[in-house]
Amino acid sequence: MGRRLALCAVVIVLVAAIGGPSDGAATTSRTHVVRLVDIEIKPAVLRVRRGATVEWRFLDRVAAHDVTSRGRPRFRSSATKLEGTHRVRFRRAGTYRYICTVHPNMRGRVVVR
Ligand SMILES: [Cu+2]
Repeated sequence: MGRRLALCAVVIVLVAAIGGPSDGAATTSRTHVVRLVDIEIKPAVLRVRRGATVEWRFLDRVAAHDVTSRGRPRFRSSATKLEGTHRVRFRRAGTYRYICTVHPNMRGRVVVR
């Protein structure tokens, strides 16, 4: 009986450790992909959990784009690129807006909860 109780306690401690912050909001280490293609951001609105990484993929070989943070909170913007990727990890909740400065009508946002 004592041994079973001890096992129970271990399981509870493990669950608490995996559960994350005490405010109940889960974090994640997931990576989400946003494509810049056909002079569009796909998807333009992305909802993620705190801790998620967003990877923008520059796929328009004939049109260079960038990802430039606008307003607050800010995040690390990218250079103007024809290809390659730009990754940002979002640790704090908020709505992060951005544009491509080459094509200002390319607008996106990352909503972090
Ligand atoms: Cu662009």
